[in-house]
Amino acid sequence: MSHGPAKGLSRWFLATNHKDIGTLYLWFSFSMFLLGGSFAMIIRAELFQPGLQLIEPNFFNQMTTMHGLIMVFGAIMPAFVGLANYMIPLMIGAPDMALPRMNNFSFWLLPIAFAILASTLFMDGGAPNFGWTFYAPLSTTYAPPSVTYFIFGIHIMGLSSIMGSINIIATIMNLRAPGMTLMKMPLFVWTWLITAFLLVAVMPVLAGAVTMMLMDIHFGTSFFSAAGGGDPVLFQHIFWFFGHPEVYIIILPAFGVVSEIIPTFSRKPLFGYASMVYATAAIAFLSFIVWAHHMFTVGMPLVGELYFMWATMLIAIPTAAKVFNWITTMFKGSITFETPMLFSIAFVFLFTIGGFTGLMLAIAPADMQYHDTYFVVAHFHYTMVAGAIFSMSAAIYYWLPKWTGRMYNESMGKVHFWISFLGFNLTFFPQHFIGLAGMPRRIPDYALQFADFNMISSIGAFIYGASQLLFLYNVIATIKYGEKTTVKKTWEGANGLEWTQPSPLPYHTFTTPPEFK
Ligand code: CU1
Repeated sequence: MSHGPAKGLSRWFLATNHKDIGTLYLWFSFSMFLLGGSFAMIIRAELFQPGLQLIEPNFFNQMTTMHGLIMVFGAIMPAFVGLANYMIPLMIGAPDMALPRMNNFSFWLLPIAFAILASTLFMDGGAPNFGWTFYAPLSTTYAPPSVTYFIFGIHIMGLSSIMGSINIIATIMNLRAPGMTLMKMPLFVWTWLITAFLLVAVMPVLAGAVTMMLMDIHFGTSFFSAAGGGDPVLFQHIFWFFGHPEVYIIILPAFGVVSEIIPTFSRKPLFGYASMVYATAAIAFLSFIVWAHHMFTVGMPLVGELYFMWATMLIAIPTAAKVFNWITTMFKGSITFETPMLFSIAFVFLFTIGGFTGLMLAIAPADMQYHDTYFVVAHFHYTMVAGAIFSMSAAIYYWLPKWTGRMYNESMGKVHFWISFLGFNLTFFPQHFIGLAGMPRRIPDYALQFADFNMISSIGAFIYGASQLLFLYNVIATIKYGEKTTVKKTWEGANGLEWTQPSPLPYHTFTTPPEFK
């Protein structure tokens, strides 16, 4: 570009710079995190006691639906796309993303998609109330009229994700600095490369699912209606063919983040780099062939149940390899416990709990009991919150000094960590027990015997929610008043040694590839 950088609002609306677009993604996703979080607070407030206190059951269903949709598609996914935008070009020595204008378009579709989705709350009949998995025929037959806007919103969001992924693949494949071979790339780049392929593969499947819903609702088809010769279970097969890889789309970049942070604060190189790459690829491959473990109760043939049970259990092997590598990286390291490291260690510990409950759920006969209970809710919040969101918190503390040139308040960061850790476990650990005791998910009222654990769960949720405001304050305070960092000194390490984040290339000395000169 020959002219200077745009100023004011047009800097953001016309942004093509990967750092500006990364910043937009991160702030957008944080605002969605607060919105989806406030829905969670409403859910937990209603569940504080048995009986109906605060909201109508239909509005409760709208809250669970919108909470899930906004957290998955609005908060977690865009947060990691933001990290990808910011960090991948820096990590591979590229001048920018490969397709900067498409990058702008990818981002600006998102506020439109989520404005449409959020506006359904104010529409006649209210927002979608059929759960974030929008199973047909519930979502095609008994849905509020706003379902059409929901479909439109999903389409736009999917378009954004696909374009973002194409950009990430194009950048990594084409713009690596000379000498940056694939097996030298930082692991975060590797996890995103694999994630981007998952996204390109499954977002169109999601688009197909919502398009078939649209046809059933408005154009007289019967894809999912048994009365017209269709099959309601077909919807679940299509949805989960997207939905299972989707959970790895969320967690693989988190694995990448943790694989950057743990070596830094252990002062050792990552143990088993190549095995990490292969394990990530293996997890991605397996994620395509296990989808019906979400459907053990629909009445599949026994061979199907057994196949999906064993295939799902296979995922434990590469995942365990990763956990082994993280722990071995820390082993005999000179570890210090700054905020990013605390969040990363908590990630490894809590995500492993989520993995183990995942194994429990993978056992088809046992899943007959667990299905649609709070045990499932506890399981996937250990992977989504302690997995994805803890690693996002770690990433922001880790890279904030690099992004802003200013150091965050370490004590406040640690307070944020410990309050989050406490609040998170108070919220979700008891949900295992009430789930095993038979409390169904997605209900605004419950039997008296679940009251104590639900109250603990709600208190934990309010604590976790409040701790995010401290996080927000810390980030803003860092940007405005944080102590200026130098390239050399970011954290003071063990034994008073000064050190900085390892980087594949020295800061500010990127080699411009020949085609950009
Ligand atoms: Cu799954």
